[in-house]
Amino acid sequence: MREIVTAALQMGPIQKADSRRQVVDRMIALLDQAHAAGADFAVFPELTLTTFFPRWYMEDQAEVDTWFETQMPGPETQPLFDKAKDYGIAISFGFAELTPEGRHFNTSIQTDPSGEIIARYRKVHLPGHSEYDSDRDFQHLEKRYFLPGDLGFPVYRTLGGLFGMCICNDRRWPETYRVMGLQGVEMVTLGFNTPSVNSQLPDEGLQDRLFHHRLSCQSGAYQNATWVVAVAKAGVEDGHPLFGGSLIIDPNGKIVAETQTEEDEMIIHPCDLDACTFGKTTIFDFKRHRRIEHYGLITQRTGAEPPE
Ligand code: CDT
Repeated sequence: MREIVTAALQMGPIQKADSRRQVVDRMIALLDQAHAAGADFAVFPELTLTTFFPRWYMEDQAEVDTWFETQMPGPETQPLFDKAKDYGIAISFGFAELTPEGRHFNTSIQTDPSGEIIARYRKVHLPGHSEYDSDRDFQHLEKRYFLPGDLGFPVYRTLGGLFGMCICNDRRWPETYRVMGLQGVEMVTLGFNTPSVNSQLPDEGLQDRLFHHRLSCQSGAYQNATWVVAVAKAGVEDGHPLFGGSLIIDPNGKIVAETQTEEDEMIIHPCDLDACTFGKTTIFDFKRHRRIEHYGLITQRTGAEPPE
């Protein structure tokens, strides 16, 4: 048994006016709960430190840059790293990264229990658009503010197992999980900010949106025999609702824990990484069963091209 007691630490809404310090205080309060419950590993959402700013159209790059971190840890986030180190809890969270060369990414990092950053992931699948779209009820400008990630989907050894990350929209793409599955991943963590309403399809109900979220994460887990931990930033941010539904999913694709609110909320589960072995050595034993001679289109073609 390789049991990692894993806490998904959902965050409630963060308003435009909220400071990093206020957010970090809330993250530490959740980490206190995770420690009291015996957590080894705690996972926070995408862009944890700020409101989901890509819903706002900005033209002034100096204003855009105020939402980004140039240092990690920096002065405002250091107390979180210190607390995690005190508790011996590995953490993962997302933030907007501005590199020394001036590149902008939607990023997640993971630390080890001593508080060292041991892995970094930059979001590959950026949804939305890059120019103001007057046909939408609200904007989703990730393509304007971020570059596509340049690190692929790395899998790394920590906590006695094989871990990987993705971010929000990445969870809807089977390629995301499979590239990590092909590196033997045993736990995929991801944070998300998903609007409760579809800005281009207002009649789509919340239950349909939650269904697609669960379907994506559960199939990724099952088809790659891996744990998946998906963590929301939820609730109404500056008038715009984001759904909750943070999930811990076992390697059979079953949900073992799910949040019930759209507020700061912890769910926790003892995740046995050895539970991945059965799927990885039977129905999803890739080495025995995959037929890569038929998969060439996956990397040769981006968009669908129907036959003549
Ligand atoms: N943050 C993020 O990637 N959200 C997207 C919203 C898609 S609608 C443009 C998601 O896939 O949940």
